[in-house]
Amino acid sequence: MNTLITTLKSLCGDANVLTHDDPGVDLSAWEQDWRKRVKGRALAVVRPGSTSEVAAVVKACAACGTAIVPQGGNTGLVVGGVPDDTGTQVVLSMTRMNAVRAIDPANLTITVEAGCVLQNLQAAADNAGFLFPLSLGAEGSCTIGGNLGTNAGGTQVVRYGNTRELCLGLEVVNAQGEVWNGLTGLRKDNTGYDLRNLMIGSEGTLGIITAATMKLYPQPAAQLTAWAAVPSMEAAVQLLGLAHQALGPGLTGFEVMGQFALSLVDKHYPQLRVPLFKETPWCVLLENSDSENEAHARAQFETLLETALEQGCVSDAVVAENLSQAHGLWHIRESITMAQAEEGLNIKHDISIPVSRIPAFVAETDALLAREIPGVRMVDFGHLGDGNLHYNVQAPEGADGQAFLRDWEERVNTLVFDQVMRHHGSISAEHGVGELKVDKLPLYKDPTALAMMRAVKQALDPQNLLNPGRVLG
Ligand code: FAD
Ligand code: 2HG
Ligand code: ZN
Repeated sequence: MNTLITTLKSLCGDANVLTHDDPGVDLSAWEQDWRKRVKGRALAVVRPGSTSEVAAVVKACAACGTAIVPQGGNTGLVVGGVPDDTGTQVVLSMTRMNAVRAIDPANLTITVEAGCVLQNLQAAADNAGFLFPLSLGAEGSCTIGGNLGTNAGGTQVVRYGNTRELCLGLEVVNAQGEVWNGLTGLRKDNTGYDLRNLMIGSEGTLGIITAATMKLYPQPAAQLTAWAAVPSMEAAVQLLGLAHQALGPGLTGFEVMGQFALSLVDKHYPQLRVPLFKETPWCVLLENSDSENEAHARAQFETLLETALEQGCVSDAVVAENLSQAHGLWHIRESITMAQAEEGLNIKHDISIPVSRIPAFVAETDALLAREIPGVRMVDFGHLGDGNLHYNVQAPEGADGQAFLRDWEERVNTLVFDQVMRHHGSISAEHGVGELKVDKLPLYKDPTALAMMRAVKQALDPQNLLNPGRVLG
Protein backbone atom coordinates (compact mmCIF):
# COMPACT_ATOMS: atom_id res chain seq x y z
CA MET A 1 0.00 0.00 0.00
CA ASN A 2 1.09 3.59 -0.72
CA THR A 3 3.13 4.71 2.33
CA LEU A 4 1.27 8.02 2.54
CA ILE A 5 -2.03 6.13 2.90
CA THR A 6 -0.53 4.03 5.70
CA THR A 7 0.63 7.20 7.47
CA LEU A 8 -2.76 8.91 7.02
CA LYS A 9 -4.52 5.83 8.46
CA SER A 10 -2.23 5.86 11.46
CA LEU A 11 -3.02 9.57 12.00
CA CYS A 12 -6.81 9.58 11.52
CA GLY A 13 -7.82 5.93 11.94
CA ASP A 14 -8.45 3.34 9.20
CA ALA A 15 -12.15 4.17 8.96
CA ASN A 16 -11.40 7.80 8.16
CA VAL A 17 -9.13 7.24 5.19
CA LEU A 18 -11.06 5.99 2.17
CA THR A 19 -9.49 4.86 -1.10
CA HIS A 20 -10.56 3.21 -4.35
CA ASP A 21 -8.81 0.04 -3.16
CA ASP A 22 -11.21 -0.37 -0.24
CA PRO A 23 -13.81 -3.00 -1.20
CA GLY A 24 -17.32 -1.59 -1.61
CA VAL A 25 -16.28 2.02 -1.11
CA ASP A 26 -17.71 4.57 -3.56
CA LEU A 27 -15.93 7.93 -3.53
CA SER A 28 -18.24 9.68 -6.05
CA ALA A 29 -19.84 11.89 -3.40
CA TRP A 30 -16.44 13.53 -2.80
CA GLU A 31 -15.20 13.40 -6.40
CA GLN A 32 -18.18 14.80 -8.28
CA ASP A 33 -19.13 18.47 -8.03
CA TRP A 34 -22.72 19.51 -7.22
CA ARG A 35 -23.49 20.66 -10.75
CA LYS A 36 -22.02 17.47 -12.24
CA ARG A 37 -19.64 19.50 -14.37
CA VAL A 38 -16.53 17.56 -13.32
CA LYS A 39 -15.81 14.08 -11.98
CA GLY A 40 -12.32 13.75 -10.51
CA ARG A 41 -10.42 10.82 -9.00
CA ALA A 42 -8.94 11.09 -5.50
CA LEU A 43 -5.90 9.27 -4.15
CA ALA A 44 -7.80 9.18 -0.87
CA VAL A 45 -10.55 10.92 1.07
CA VAL A 46 -9.30 11.77 4.56
CA ARG A 47 -11.69 12.76 7.34
CA PRO A 48 -9.76 14.23 10.28
CA GLY A 49 -11.48 14.58 13.64
CA SER A 50 -9.43 17.39 15.18
CA THR A 51 -7.22 20.36 14.38
CA SER A 52 -4.12 18.43 15.38
CA GLU A 53 -5.09 15.64 12.96
CA VAL A 54 -5.52 18.21 10.17
CA ALA A 55 -2.07 19.60 10.97
CA ALA A 56 -0.51 16.13 10.95
CA VAL A 57 -2.21 15.23 7.64
CA VAL A 58 -0.93 18.43 6.01
CA LYS A 59 2.61 17.74 7.28
CA ALA A 60 2.50 14.18 5.93
CA CYS A 61 1.21 15.35 2.52
CA ALA A 62 3.73 18.21 2.38
CA ALA A 63 6.58 15.79 3.11
CA CYS A 64 5.82 13.83 -0.07
CA GLY A 65 4.52 16.72 -2.19
CA THR A 66 0.92 15.50 -2.30
CA ALA A 67 -1.73 18.09 -3.09
CA ILE A 68 -4.70 18.60 -0.75
CA VAL A 69 -8.22 19.63 -1.74
CA PRO A 70 -10.19 20.89 1.29
CA GLN A 71 -13.87 20.02 1.13
CA GLY A 72 -16.92 20.88 3.24
CA GLY A 73 -20.44 20.07 2.07
CA ASN A 74 -19.41 19.94 -1.61
CA THR A 75 -22.22 22.31 -2.60
CA GLY A 76 -19.90 24.81 -4.31
CA LEU A 77 -20.96 25.91 -7.79
CA VAL A 78 -17.57 26.65 -9.40
CA VAL A 79 -15.75 23.29 -9.15
CA GLY A 80 -13.50 24.31 -6.27
CA GLY A 81 -13.75 21.44 -3.79
CA VAL A 82 -13.29 18.25 -5.83
CA PRO A 83 -10.02 16.58 -6.88
CA ASP A 84 -8.65 16.63 -10.42
CA ASP A 85 -8.63 13.41 -12.45
CA THR A 86 -5.00 12.39 -11.82
CA GLY A 87 -5.74 10.16 -8.81
CA THR A 88 -2.90 11.89 -6.93
CA GLN A 89 -4.76 14.42 -4.74
CA VAL A 90 -6.03 13.93 -1.20
CA VAL A 91 -9.52 15.23 -0.47
CA LEU A 92 -9.56 16.62 3.08
CA SER A 93 -13.19 16.33 4.11
CA MET A 94 -13.90 18.51 7.14
CA THR A 95 -17.35 17.17 7.99
CA ARG A 96 -16.30 15.22 11.10
CA MET A 97 -15.10 18.44 12.69
CA ASN A 98 -18.58 19.80 13.34
CA ALA A 99 -18.70 20.76 17.03
CA VAL A 100 -19.98 24.01 18.49
CA ARG A 101 -17.04 24.87 20.73
CA ALA A 102 -18.42 27.86 22.64
CA ILE A 103 -21.07 30.55 22.77
CA ASP A 104 -20.25 33.88 24.44
CA PRO A 105 -23.58 35.69 24.92
CA ALA A 106 -22.05 38.92 26.25
CA ASN A 107 -19.56 39.11 23.38
CA LEU A 108 -22.29 38.05 20.90
CA THR A 109 -20.10 35.33 19.38
CA ILE A 110 -20.20 31.63 18.62
CA THR A 111 -17.12 29.49 17.97
CA VAL A 112 -17.65 26.46 15.74
CA GLU A 113 -15.57 23.90 13.90
CA ALA A 114 -15.28 24.27 10.14
CA GLY A 115 -17.33 21.19 9.28
CA CYS A 116 -20.41 22.44 11.14
CA VAL A 117 -23.35 22.46 8.72
CA LEU A 118 -24.72 25.99 8.35
CA GLN A 119 -28.23 24.95 9.41
CA ASN A 120 -26.83 23.42 12.62
CA LEU A 121 -24.96 26.65 13.34
CA GLN A 122 -28.16 28.65 12.81
CA ALA A 123 -29.98 26.24 15.16
CA ALA A 124 -27.29 26.50 17.85
CA ALA A 125 -27.55 30.29 17.72
CA ASP A 126 -31.34 30.10 17.85
CA ASN A 127 -31.30 27.74 20.84
CA ALA A 128 -29.13 30.25 22.69
CA GLY A 129 -31.63 33.03 21.86
CA PHE A 130 -29.66 34.66 19.05
CA LEU A 131 -29.67 35.00 15.29
CA PHE A 132 -26.89 33.80 13.00
CA PRO A 133 -28.01 35.52 9.82
CA LEU A 134 -26.10 33.75 7.03
CA SER A 135 -28.75 32.00 4.93
CA LEU A 136 -28.60 30.23 1.57
CA GLY A 137 -30.39 27.51 -0.37
CA ALA A 138 -27.70 24.93 0.39
CA GLU A 139 -27.74 25.60 4.16
CA GLY A 140 -28.81 22.03 4.98
CA SER A 141 -25.55 20.67 3.50
CA CYS A 142 -22.93 23.41 3.21
CA THR A 143 -20.47 23.96 6.06
CA ILE A 144 -19.24 27.13 7.71
CA GLY A 145 -15.70 26.25 6.52
CA GLY A 146 -16.95 26.18 2.93
CA ASN A 147 -18.92 29.40 3.49
CA LEU A 148 -15.74 31.08 4.73
CA GLY A 149 -13.67 29.48 1.97
CA THR A 150 -15.96 30.99 -0.67
CA ASN A 151 -17.03 34.10 1.31
CA ALA A 152 -20.61 33.03 0.64
CA GLY A 153 -23.36 35.63 0.31
CA GLY A 154 -26.96 34.41 0.35
CA THR A 155 -30.17 36.23 1.05
CA GLN A 156 -29.44 38.45 4.08
CA VAL A 157 -26.38 40.30 2.80
CA VAL A 158 -28.29 43.55 2.27
CA ARG A 159 -28.46 43.88 6.08
CA TYR A 160 -25.72 41.67 7.58
CA GLY A 161 -23.06 41.43 4.88
CA ASN A 162 -21.24 38.43 3.36
CA THR A 163 -19.71 35.63 5.45
CA ARG A 164 -16.60 37.82 5.73
CA GLU A 165 -18.53 40.49 7.66
CA LEU A 166 -19.86 37.85 10.05
CA CYS A 167 -16.47 36.44 11.02
CA LEU A 168 -14.29 37.72 13.87
CA GLY A 169 -11.65 35.04 14.14
CA LEU A 170 -10.22 31.92 12.56
CA GLU A 171 -8.19 28.87 13.42
CA VAL A 172 -6.20 27.78 10.37
CA VAL A 173 -3.72 25.06 9.48
CA ASN A 174 -1.24 26.53 7.03
CA ALA A 175 0.51 24.80 4.14
CA GLN A 176 3.40 23.80 6.40
CA GLY A 177 1.03 22.04 8.82
CA GLU A 178 1.32 24.68 11.55
CA VAL A 179 -1.73 25.88 13.47
CA TRP A 180 -2.56 29.60 13.60
CA ASN A 181 -4.89 30.26 16.52
CA GLY A 182 -6.72 33.44 15.60
CA LEU A 183 -10.04 32.69 17.35
CA THR A 184 -10.02 36.05 19.09
CA GLY A 185 -13.63 37.21 18.95
CA LEU A 186 -12.30 40.79 18.89
CA ARG A 187 -14.11 43.53 17.02
CA LYS A 188 -10.98 45.66 17.01
CA ASP A 189 -7.44 44.42 16.41
CA ASN A 190 -5.00 46.56 14.45
CA THR A 191 -1.84 44.55 14.97
CA GLY A 192 -0.76 44.25 11.36
CA TYR A 193 -1.89 42.44 8.24
CA ASP A 194 -5.40 41.04 8.31
CA LEU A 195 -4.74 37.32 7.88
CA ARG A 196 -8.35 36.48 8.63
CA ASN A 197 -9.56 38.39 5.60
CA LEU A 198 -6.80 36.90 3.49
CA MET A 199 -8.04 33.39 4.32
CA ILE A 200 -11.73 34.19 3.81
CA GLY A 201 -12.61 33.76 0.15
CA SER A 202 -9.29 32.07 -0.67
CA GLU A 203 -11.16 28.83 -1.59
CA GLY A 204 -8.77 26.52 0.22
CA THR A 205 -5.68 27.76 -1.62
CA LEU A 206 -3.93 29.50 1.32
CA GLY A 207 -4.83 27.46 4.39
CA ILE A 208 -7.31 25.03 5.88
CA ILE A 209 -9.87 26.65 8.14
CA THR A 210 -10.49 24.37 11.10
CA ALA A 211 -12.67 26.63 13.29
CA ALA A 212 -14.17 30.10 13.31
CA THR A 213 -15.58 32.65 15.73
CA MET A 214 -18.69 34.17 14.16
CA LYS A 215 -20.90 37.12 15.14
CA LEU A 216 -24.34 36.66 16.68
CA TYR A 217 -27.21 39.14 16.51
CA PRO A 218 -30.36 39.69 18.54
CA GLN A 219 -33.35 37.86 17.10
CA PRO A 220 -35.84 40.22 15.47
CA ALA A 221 -39.15 40.68 17.34
CA ALA A 222 -41.01 40.13 14.06
CA GLN A 223 -40.17 39.08 10.52
CA LEU A 224 -42.50 39.75 7.61
CA THR A 225 -42.19 38.71 3.99
CA ALA A 226 -43.82 40.31 0.95
CA TRP A 227 -43.97 39.22 -2.69
CA ALA A 228 -44.44 41.98 -5.24
CA ALA A 229 -45.04 41.97 -8.99
CA VAL A 230 -42.98 44.71 -10.66
CA PRO A 231 -43.34 45.92 -14.26
CA SER A 232 -39.63 46.26 -15.10
CA MET A 233 -36.10 45.98 -13.70
CA GLU A 234 -36.08 49.80 -13.40
CA ALA A 235 -39.17 49.48 -11.20
CA ALA A 236 -37.44 46.82 -9.06
CA VAL A 237 -34.52 49.19 -8.46
CA GLN A 238 -36.94 52.02 -7.63
CA LEU A 239 -38.69 49.71 -5.15
CA LEU A 240 -35.33 48.90 -3.55
CA GLY A 241 -34.72 52.62 -2.95
CA LEU A 242 -38.18 53.02 -1.38
CA ALA A 243 -37.61 49.93 0.80
CA HIS A 244 -34.29 51.28 2.11
CA GLN A 245 -36.02 54.54 3.01
CA ALA A 246 -39.10 52.99 4.57
CA LEU A 247 -37.50 50.09 6.45
CA GLY A 248 -33.94 51.26 7.16
CA PRO A 249 -31.99 48.42 8.81
CA GLY A 250 -35.24 46.39 8.91
CA LEU A 251 -34.71 45.53 5.23
CA THR A 252 -33.08 42.10 5.56
CA GLY A 253 -33.88 40.62 2.15
CA PHE A 254 -34.49 41.93 -1.35
CA GLU A 255 -34.51 39.28 -4.07
CA VAL A 256 -35.53 39.64 -7.70
CA MET A 257 -36.85 36.77 -9.84
CA GLY A 258 -37.52 36.82 -13.58
CA GLN A 259 -40.68 35.35 -15.08
CA PHE A 260 -38.89 32.46 -16.82
CA ALA A 261 -37.02 31.50 -13.64
CA LEU A 262 -40.34 31.35 -11.78
CA SER A 263 -42.01 29.47 -14.62
CA LEU A 264 -39.38 26.72 -14.16
CA VAL A 265 -40.30 26.43 -10.47
CA ASP A 266 -43.98 26.33 -11.48
CA LYS A 267 -43.24 23.65 -14.09
CA HIS A 268 -41.05 21.37 -11.99
CA TYR A 269 -42.60 21.96 -8.53
CA PRO A 270 -46.27 22.92 -9.19
CA GLN A 271 -47.14 22.15 -5.56
CA LEU A 272 -45.23 25.29 -4.50
CA ARG A 273 -47.90 27.54 -6.08
CA VAL A 274 -45.84 30.47 -7.35
CA PRO A 275 -47.88 33.68 -6.94
CA LEU A 276 -48.36 36.60 -9.38
CA PHE A 277 -45.71 35.62 -11.92
CA LYS A 278 -47.82 34.98 -15.00
CA GLU A 279 -48.73 38.61 -15.68
CA THR A 280 -45.43 40.31 -14.89
CA PRO A 281 -41.80 40.17 -16.11
CA TRP A 282 -40.31 40.32 -12.60
CA CYS A 283 -41.25 39.54 -9.01
CA VAL A 284 -39.49 40.78 -5.88
CA LEU A 285 -39.30 39.09 -2.49
CA LEU A 286 -38.80 41.48 0.42
CA GLU A 287 -38.18 40.78 4.08
CA ASN A 288 -38.71 43.21 6.94
CA SER A 289 -37.12 42.27 10.28
CA ASP A 290 -38.43 44.48 13.04
CA SER A 291 -37.10 45.05 16.52
CA GLU A 292 -40.49 46.27 17.88
CA ASN A 293 -43.41 43.98 17.01
CA GLU A 294 -45.41 42.43 14.17
CA ALA A 295 -48.01 45.22 14.02
CA HIS A 296 -45.22 47.77 13.55
CA ALA A 297 -43.57 45.67 10.84
CA ARG A 298 -46.90 45.18 9.03
CA ALA A 299 -47.71 48.91 9.16
CA GLN A 300 -44.26 49.73 7.73
CA PHE A 301 -44.75 47.20 4.92
CA GLU A 302 -48.23 48.51 4.10
CA THR A 303 -46.99 52.10 3.85
CA LEU A 304 -44.10 50.99 1.65
CA LEU A 305 -46.30 48.95 -0.70
CA GLU A 306 -48.97 51.71 -0.94
CA THR A 307 -46.30 54.24 -1.95
CA ALA A 308 -44.85 51.76 -4.45
CA LEU A 309 -48.29 51.06 -5.97
CA GLU A 310 -48.96 54.81 -6.24
CA GLN A 311 -45.62 55.39 -7.93
CA GLY A 312 -46.24 52.48 -10.31
CA CYS A 313 -43.16 50.46 -9.39
CA VAL A 314 -45.35 47.66 -8.00
CA SER A 315 -48.40 46.36 -9.86
CA ASP A 316 -49.61 43.84 -7.26
CA ALA A 317 -48.36 42.42 -3.96
CA VAL A 318 -49.05 39.91 -1.21
CA VAL A 319 -47.80 40.03 2.37
CA ALA A 320 -47.39 36.66 4.10
CA GLU A 321 -50.01 36.25 6.85
CA ASN A 322 -47.85 34.02 9.03
CA LEU A 323 -44.45 32.35 9.29
CA SER A 324 -45.50 29.30 7.34
CA GLN A 325 -46.65 31.42 4.37
CA ALA A 326 -43.39 33.36 4.59
CA HIS A 327 -41.38 30.11 4.50
CA GLY A 328 -43.44 29.02 1.49
CA LEU A 329 -42.50 32.20 -0.41
CA TRP A 330 -38.81 31.81 0.48
CA HIS A 331 -38.96 28.15 -0.52
CA ILE A 332 -40.10 29.18 -4.01
CA ARG A 333 -37.13 31.54 -4.29
CA GLU A 334 -34.68 28.91 -3.04
CA SER A 335 -36.05 26.30 -5.48
CA ILE A 336 -34.98 28.17 -8.63
CA THR A 337 -31.52 26.52 -8.71
CA MET A 338 -33.01 23.01 -8.45
CA ALA A 339 -35.73 23.80 -10.99
CA GLN A 340 -33.11 25.07 -13.41
CA ALA A 341 -31.08 21.89 -12.91
CA GLU A 342 -34.23 19.83 -13.63
CA GLU A 343 -34.64 21.73 -16.89
CA GLY A 344 -31.14 20.76 -18.03
CA LEU A 345 -27.53 21.90 -18.21
CA ASN A 346 -27.03 25.66 -18.28
CA ILE A 347 -24.42 28.40 -18.25
CA LYS A 348 -24.31 30.15 -14.87
CA HIS A 349 -23.08 33.69 -14.27
CA ASP A 350 -22.84 34.96 -10.70
CA ILE A 351 -22.13 38.62 -11.33
CA SER A 352 -22.23 41.88 -9.42
CA ILE A 353 -22.81 45.32 -10.87
CA PRO A 354 -23.65 48.65 -9.22
CA VAL A 355 -27.41 48.46 -8.58
CA SER A 356 -27.97 51.64 -10.60
CA ARG A 357 -26.60 49.95 -13.75
CA ILE A 358 -28.46 46.64 -13.49
CA PRO A 359 -31.48 47.65 -15.63
CA ALA A 360 -29.23 48.77 -18.51
CA PHE A 361 -27.02 45.68 -18.15
CA VAL A 362 -29.99 43.31 -18.35
CA ALA A 363 -31.68 45.08 -21.27
CA GLU A 364 -28.48 45.28 -23.35
CA THR A 365 -27.18 41.79 -22.55
CA ASP A 366 -30.56 40.08 -23.05
CA ALA A 367 -30.76 41.71 -26.49
CA LEU A 368 -27.21 40.68 -27.44
CA LEU A 369 -27.82 37.07 -26.42
CA ALA A 370 -31.20 36.87 -28.14
CA ARG A 371 -29.58 38.11 -31.36
CA GLU A 372 -26.78 35.50 -31.15
CA ILE A 373 -28.90 32.54 -30.01
CA PRO A 374 -32.50 32.71 -31.21
CA GLY A 375 -34.82 31.20 -28.59
CA VAL A 376 -32.27 31.43 -25.75
CA ARG A 377 -33.96 31.35 -22.33
CA MET A 378 -32.73 33.65 -19.57
CA VAL A 379 -32.98 32.41 -15.98
CA ASP A 380 -32.41 35.74 -14.26
CA PHE A 381 -32.74 36.07 -10.51
CA GLY A 382 -30.69 37.03 -7.51
CA HIS A 383 -29.84 39.32 -4.70
CA LEU A 384 -30.80 42.68 -6.19
CA GLY A 385 -30.32 44.38 -2.82
CA ASP A 386 -26.58 43.58 -3.15
CA GLY A 387 -26.31 44.23 -6.91
CA ASN A 388 -25.76 40.46 -7.40
CA LEU A 389 -27.53 38.74 -10.29
CA HIS A 390 -27.57 35.08 -11.21
CA TYR A 391 -27.67 35.75 -14.92
CA ASN A 392 -28.05 32.19 -16.13
CA VAL A 393 -28.40 31.13 -19.73
CA GLN A 394 -30.52 28.11 -20.63
CA ALA A 395 -30.55 26.41 -24.03
CA PRO A 396 -33.51 27.06 -26.35
CA GLU A 397 -36.51 24.80 -25.70
CA GLY A 398 -35.81 21.23 -26.83
CA ALA A 399 -32.08 21.81 -27.50
CA ASP A 400 -29.55 19.32 -26.16
CA GLY A 401 -27.92 20.81 -23.03
CA GLN A 402 -24.55 19.11 -23.57
CA ALA A 403 -24.31 20.33 -27.17
CA PHE A 404 -25.42 23.82 -26.09
CA LEU A 405 -22.57 24.05 -23.56
CA ARG A 406 -20.05 22.72 -26.07
CA ASP A 407 -21.09 25.13 -28.83
CA TRP A 408 -21.92 28.23 -26.81
CA GLU A 409 -20.35 28.36 -23.35
CA GLU A 410 -17.15 30.19 -24.32
CA ARG A 411 -18.89 32.68 -26.58
CA VAL A 412 -21.68 33.37 -24.05
CA ASN A 413 -19.19 33.83 -21.19
CA THR A 414 -17.15 36.31 -23.21
CA LEU A 415 -20.24 38.26 -24.20
CA VAL A 416 -21.63 38.39 -20.65
CA PHE A 417 -18.31 39.12 -18.90
CA ASP A 418 -17.42 41.87 -21.40
CA GLN A 419 -20.77 43.44 -20.60
CA VAL A 420 -20.07 43.07 -16.86
CA MET A 421 -16.78 44.94 -17.31
CA ARG A 422 -18.47 47.66 -19.35
CA HIS A 423 -20.78 48.20 -16.37
CA HIS A 424 -17.91 48.17 -13.81
CA GLY A 425 -18.88 44.86 -12.24
CA SER A 426 -17.28 41.61 -11.08
CA ILE A 427 -17.40 38.20 -12.81
CA SER A 428 -17.83 36.47 -9.44
CA ALA A 429 -20.03 38.02 -6.78
CA GLU A 430 -20.41 35.22 -4.23
CA HIS A 431 -19.65 31.74 -5.63
CA GLY A 432 -15.91 32.23 -6.14
CA VAL A 433 -13.51 31.38 -8.95
CA GLY A 434 -12.83 27.67 -8.35
CA GLU A 435 -11.71 25.94 -11.51
CA LEU A 436 -14.54 27.15 -13.72
CA LYS A 437 -13.39 30.76 -13.90
CA VAL A 438 -9.64 30.30 -13.52
CA ASP A 439 -8.94 31.10 -17.16
CA LYS A 440 -11.14 34.19 -16.97
CA LEU A 441 -9.37 35.91 -14.07
CA PRO A 442 -6.33 37.06 -16.11
CA LEU A 443 -8.75 38.56 -18.64
CA TYR A 444 -10.97 40.44 -16.21
CA LYS A 445 -8.97 41.12 -13.04
CA ASP A 446 -6.62 44.04 -12.56
CA PRO A 447 -3.13 42.72 -13.49
CA THR A 448 -1.45 44.34 -10.48
CA ALA A 449 -4.00 42.74 -8.16
CA LEU A 450 -3.40 39.38 -9.81
CA ALA A 451 0.39 39.71 -9.42
CA MET A 452 -0.04 40.55 -5.72
CA MET A 453 -2.32 37.52 -5.29
CA ARG A 454 0.33 35.28 -6.91
CA ALA A 455 2.96 36.70 -4.55
CA VAL A 456 0.77 35.91 -1.54
CA LYS A 457 0.19 32.35 -2.76
CA GLN A 458 3.91 31.84 -3.38
CA ALA A 459 4.77 33.14 0.11
CA LEU A 460 2.19 31.06 1.99
CA ASP A 461 2.18 27.88 -0.11
CA PRO A 462 5.47 27.74 -2.05
CA GLN A 463 5.00 24.05 -2.93
CA ASN A 464 1.53 24.80 -4.39
CA LEU A 465 0.00 21.99 -2.34
CA LEU A 466 -3.27 23.59 -1.28
CA ASN A 467 -6.01 23.25 -3.87
CA PRO A 468 -3.72 23.72 -6.87
CA GLY A 469 -5.36 24.86 -10.09
CA ARG A 470 -8.05 26.83 -8.28
CA VAL A 471 -8.39 30.63 -8.20
CA LEU A 472 -4.95 31.30 -9.74
CA GLY A 473 -4.52 28.23 -11.90
P1 FAD B 1 -17.45 23.10 -0.65
O1 FAD B 1 -18.29 23.09 -1.86
O2 FAD B 1 -17.09 21.80 -0.06
O3 FAD B 1 -16.10 23.94 -0.94
C1 FAD B 1 -16.17 25.22 -1.51
C2 FAD B 1 -14.75 25.82 -1.54
O4 FAD B 1 -14.30 26.08 -0.22
C3 FAD B 1 -13.71 24.90 -2.17
O5 FAD B 1 -12.76 25.68 -2.84
C4 FAD B 1 -13.07 24.22 -0.97
O6 FAD B 1 -11.75 23.79 -1.24
C5 FAD B 1 -13.10 25.32 0.06
N1 FAD B 1 -13.23 24.85 1.45
C6 FAD B 1 -14.20 24.05 1.96
N2 FAD B 1 -13.99 23.87 3.27
C7 FAD B 1 -12.86 24.55 3.59
C8 FAD B 1 -12.11 24.74 4.79
N3 FAD B 1 -12.50 24.18 5.94
N4 FAD B 1 -10.99 25.50 4.74
C9 FAD B 1 -10.58 26.08 3.58
N5 FAD B 1 -11.26 25.92 2.42
C10 FAD B 1 -12.38 25.18 2.43
N6 FAD B 1 -23.52 30.40 -2.50
C11 FAD B 1 -23.70 31.68 -2.13
O7 FAD B 1 -22.73 32.41 -1.91
N7 FAD B 1 -24.96 32.21 -2.00
C12 FAD B 1 -26.07 31.47 -2.23
O8 FAD B 1 -27.18 31.99 -2.13
C13 FAD B 1 -25.90 30.11 -2.60
N8 FAD B 1 -26.97 29.32 -2.79
C14 FAD B 1 -26.79 28.02 -3.19
C15 FAD B 1 -27.91 27.22 -3.41
C16 FAD B 1 -27.76 25.90 -3.81
C17 FAD B 1 -28.98 25.04 -4.05
C18 FAD B 1 -26.45 25.36 -3.99
C19 FAD B 1 -26.24 23.93 -4.39
C20 FAD B 1 -25.34 26.15 -3.75
C21 FAD B 1 -25.49 27.48 -3.37
N9 FAD B 1 -24.39 28.31 -3.11
C22 FAD B 1 -24.58 29.61 -2.74
C23 FAD B 1 -23.02 27.79 -3.31
C24 FAD B 1 -22.44 27.01 -2.08
O9 FAD B 1 -23.44 26.52 -1.27
C25 FAD B 1 -21.53 27.92 -1.28
O10 FAD B 1 -20.42 28.24 -2.07
C26 FAD B 1 -21.05 27.33 0.05
O11 FAD B 1 -20.37 28.35 0.75
C27 FAD B 1 -20.13 26.13 -0.12
O12 FAD B 1 -19.98 25.47 1.14
P2 FAD B 1 -19.52 23.94 1.19
O13 FAD B 1 -19.32 23.56 2.61
O14 FAD B 1 -20.44 23.09 0.42
O15 FAD B 1 -18.10 24.05 0.47
C1 2HG C 1 -28.84 31.43 -5.17
O1 2HG C 1 -28.81 32.63 -4.94
C2 2HG C 1 -27.54 30.70 -5.37
O2 2HG C 1 -29.89 30.77 -5.15
C3 2HG C 1 -27.50 29.81 -6.61
O3 2HG C 1 -26.46 31.56 -5.32
C4 2HG C 1 -27.52 30.57 -7.90
O4 2HG C 1 -28.20 28.66 -9.13
C5 2HG C 1 -27.64 29.74 -9.16
O5 2HG C 1 -27.20 30.22 -10.20
ZN1 ZN D 1 -26.99 33.59 -4.85
